[in-house]
Amino acid sequence: MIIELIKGDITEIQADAIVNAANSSLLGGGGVDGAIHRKGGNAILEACKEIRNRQGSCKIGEAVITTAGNLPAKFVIHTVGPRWYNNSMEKAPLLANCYLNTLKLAVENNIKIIAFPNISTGIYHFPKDEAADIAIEAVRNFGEIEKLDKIIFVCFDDENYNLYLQKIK
Ligand code: AR6
Repeated sequence: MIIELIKGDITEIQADAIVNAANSSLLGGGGVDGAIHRKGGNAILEACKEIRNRQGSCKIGEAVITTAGNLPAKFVIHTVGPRWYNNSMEKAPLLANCYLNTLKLAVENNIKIIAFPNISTGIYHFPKDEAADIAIEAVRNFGEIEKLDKIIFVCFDDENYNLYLQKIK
């Protein structure tokens, strides 16, 4: 299993699955969620609506899988990160759950290559340094890691990219 670091736009990544930092409604939003829905097209929103009809909203830390529509990836796994308020490090396990539940769903769907954005570190304001530690540790602690070929961390901004660069090497 390889861990790769890329600086760029996750919607351009040709992986088995890319991960979306969604919200509980699953109906889209700004940030990476907006980019994925915009470029992936309506098929993603329709699939999200079907999931909502079946199970209701997606709770923080949980994950659901849909088509990737027009994107180069095959699937999108949507997960809902915690929103940071003042000093809410108690939310760390919820952020770890995003990574763990996404990886679990990936294995269940025979996904070998998966790309993650830096969940919760944009509009949800989770501190980037702590979020990177949580993400890397969750991936390392995932019990079925050998079932995947590659995990790609896709960083959009320089700050996240430099943090991951330091922590991964
Ligand atoms: N590719 C990769 N990473 C990106 C891209 C992109 N195209 N665009 C932004 N990022 P955010 P959150 C990075 O705000 O903090 C939405 O409205 C960005 O630099 O997308 O989990 C949802 O609907 C940051 O590092 O997600 C929710 O309501 C990271 O992606 C809410 O935002 C996450 O930033 C979720 O907030």
